[in-house]
Amino acid sequence: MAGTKPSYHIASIPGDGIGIEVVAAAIQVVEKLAKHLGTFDIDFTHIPWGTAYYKEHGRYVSEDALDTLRRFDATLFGAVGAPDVPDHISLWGLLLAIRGPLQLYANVRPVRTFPGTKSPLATAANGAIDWVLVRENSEGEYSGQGGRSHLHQPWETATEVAIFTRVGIERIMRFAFETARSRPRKLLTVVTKSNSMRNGMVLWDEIAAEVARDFPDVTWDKMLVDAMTVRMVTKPESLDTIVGTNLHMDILSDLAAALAGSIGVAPSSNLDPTRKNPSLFEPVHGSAFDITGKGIANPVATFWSAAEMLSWLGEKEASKQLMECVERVCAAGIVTPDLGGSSKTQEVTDAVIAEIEKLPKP
Ligand code: GGG
Repeated sequence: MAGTKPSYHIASIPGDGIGIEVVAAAIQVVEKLAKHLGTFDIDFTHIPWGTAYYKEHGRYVSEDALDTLRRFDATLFGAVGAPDVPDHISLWGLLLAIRGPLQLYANVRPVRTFPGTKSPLATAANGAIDWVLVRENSEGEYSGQGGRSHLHQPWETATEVAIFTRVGIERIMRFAFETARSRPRKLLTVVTKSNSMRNGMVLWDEIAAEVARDFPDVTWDKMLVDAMTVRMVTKPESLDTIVGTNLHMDILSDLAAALAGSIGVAPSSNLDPTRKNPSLFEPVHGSAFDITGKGIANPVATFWSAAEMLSWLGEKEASKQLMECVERVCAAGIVTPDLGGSSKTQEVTDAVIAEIEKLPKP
């Protein structure tokens, strides 16, 4: 109906550790933004999946988890991981039980030096770090294939099989070329390890060359993952959009966030570009039990993830305004201890809310 405000229903899964604190902060901020602008409605439904749920129910998510999430427009996720549960149980129980089955195959991780953060690199002056890392998010080293045998023998054996499919590679490659094309520099670097990994990684190289033919306006090159770590440090200005496998980009995106200044501000989007399933947005950081409950978790990565969520839902102007508010707060030095400040999570949140209140009403 003409004139009807869009209304978004969001599943919120705070998960574990500081995930609970930063998601609560982001909900306050997004609700305030929606109320202040008045151009869209948004509501959050709390879903209690995580380690506490696991201890009570013996599983990290409910049996109908995928159908539950499909009832929402998007998911805002916090973090998973607890000191008293093996990491592979918690990660596969929660996050990986969603990403692959919902085919959220494109994990997008923008990285840039943010107001209030400082790159440790002498090479990163003048905004040299402004990258988008695209992580294949549904297969590869995270396919879950493998096994253990010969238990307790000296020759105890474990296999971890990486699976790369033409469909999986081609769709992430197209997504990465499109992402590169949408950015001013139209520059893509494809990361593999096709010297030693002579099957799957060679297929990546071949498909990159095939897909590139459909994007003549995008300049692209290839890097081996080991050499890529050196280039990220020594020539950050030579990079823009970067695509690679699930594991390679998991590692490189942590490096990228640290090089830009802090993992505490790094966001990520787990997208189903076909939009058949709702996408999931989360900070790159984990549950950080060392600071859980101290009220000092940096909420900025989750604010930025929430802004990416708004943009994905179609609220591009609201997303931009939210980021401007967050940047003003960080530039004013209202930042948590990981960025060298002394503000608490709630103080940063309150400061962003105060900035939102100053925004002109549309
Ligand atoms: N908010 C992100 C999070 O909780 N990550 C936990 C983790 O260990 N992730 C590993 C991965 O994404 O591969």
